[in-house]
Amino acid sequence: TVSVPDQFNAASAFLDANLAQGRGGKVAIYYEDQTFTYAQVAEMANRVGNGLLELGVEMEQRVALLLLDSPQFAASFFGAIKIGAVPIPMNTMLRPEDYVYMLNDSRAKVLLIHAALWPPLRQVLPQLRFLRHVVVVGLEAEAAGTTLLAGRQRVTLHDFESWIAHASPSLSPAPTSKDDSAFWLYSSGSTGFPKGCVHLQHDMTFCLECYARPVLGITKDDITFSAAKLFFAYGLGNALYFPFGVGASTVLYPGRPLAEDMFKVVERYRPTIFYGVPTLYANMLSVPEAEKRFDFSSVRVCVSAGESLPADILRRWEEKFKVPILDGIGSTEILHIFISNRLGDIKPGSSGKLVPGYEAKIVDEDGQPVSPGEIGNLLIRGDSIAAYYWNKHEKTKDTITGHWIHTGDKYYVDNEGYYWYCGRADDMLKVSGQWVSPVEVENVLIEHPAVLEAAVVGAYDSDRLVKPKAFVVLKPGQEASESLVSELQNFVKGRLAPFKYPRWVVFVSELPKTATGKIQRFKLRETGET
Ligand code: 3SK
Repeated sequence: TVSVPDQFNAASAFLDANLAQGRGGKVAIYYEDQTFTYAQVAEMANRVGNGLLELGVEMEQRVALLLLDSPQFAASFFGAIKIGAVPIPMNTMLRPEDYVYMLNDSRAKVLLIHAALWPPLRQVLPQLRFLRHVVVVGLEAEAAGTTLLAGRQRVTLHDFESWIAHASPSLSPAPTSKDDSAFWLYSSGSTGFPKGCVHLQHDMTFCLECYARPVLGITKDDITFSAAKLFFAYGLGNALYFPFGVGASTVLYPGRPLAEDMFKVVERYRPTIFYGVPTLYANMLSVPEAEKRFDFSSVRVCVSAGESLPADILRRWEEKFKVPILDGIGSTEILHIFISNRLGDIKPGSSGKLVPGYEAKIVDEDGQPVSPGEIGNLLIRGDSIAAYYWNKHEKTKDTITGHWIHTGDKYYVDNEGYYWYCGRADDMLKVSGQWVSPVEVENVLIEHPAVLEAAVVGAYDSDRLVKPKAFVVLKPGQEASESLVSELQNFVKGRLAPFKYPRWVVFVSELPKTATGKIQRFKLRETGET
């Protein structure tokens, strides 16, 4: 078991503890051409905390973060936690209407945002009912102090740099308990709005002690680099609280994780732990002669999560780059990885074995345990599970029962204790490590003037990775054609995050439906590979 004192502040434990342990002068963050020591990050976090207090933020109040991977992200996340406020890192790739939902649902009064992400958000300000202050990293000097209208209230703009420059560099941690809210992460579902997973002060410690230390063997001598961004539960552990929890260094990269660039980042900063998702590993394998052109030798272990890593990608990767990939499965609700392969114990194609500290059961539709080798619904128990979904009492009760959480994943465990992923219990798809709701893509497709009906399912690409595939019924008089396929794909790309677009579009005369008119997606899945 992992013991955490009753009075516990995660910012003190993960950031300030490094100063107390004599690591103030050590590089905490490599960022572009700059390095930031633990003392510098801790000071920036203190200034953010004080800045938030000056804006009237109190304990338990939410602070929204729409930040690229950067020192400002680290300082804002821990600065908010240090005063007992609750940061909410938000996915930087969403649509303005998604932010309207999250900002109103969370009632955050303050939003910290990078300048590049501000213009689309500015457009939806009139719909924001609770926001009062926007602190922009990289705001043009003359815009600071401007007030704009949001809902019926005024919102004041601040420039991050001058805001923190005016705030005190010293701050005592708020007297939070280990069971206070520390941060939220929004998790998407197949229908309806995203759900705010309320994570507590002790959750990150549990993931560090159960997964990162024993499974990755992370120590202060490591340098981490995560292609998965900090706003994901996966990236947040990978590149922030795991390295900070042991006094290691992290490389923060604000750009898009494109395959070739990942090699360049690795060559430049020489990380020892690299975290990616299967689609990225497949793309990196396709970079011509990467093993000859780039030096990947600093990396001692690669990690994959987000979706199941096909055995073939793992084998090809190990052959080319001579370094293992540890595949594992985690969830936003459980915060990080709870089943994983181990160094020296990898079963290609499986998610690995249970991470000690977590318990698992695989049950049938009546909740009865199934035998090894039989597929069932995976439930997990462990002390990093979110306390509840904010404002979603029924959904919380459906998902978390007592100590156990329903992961929504179908699994079987073999006789040796390896877990094998068999798909989702609902229709959700994991594409490039991110959730895609088929309903969301269908709703966009049917907005196109040529489309009568649409159904979206997951299909395997040539790397055996799941991508969205659309079945489309056209309106009378509309002609199926290759150019219409591209038009529909671009139509989706223009309205949703681009990774959600259907890689294949199949025109059909009708969709399979139940007697009550529900689309039977499982029948479309059965139509096989593309
Ligand atoms: O998707 C995953 O496998 C995952 C892993 C770690 C943390 C969070 C998630 C969603």
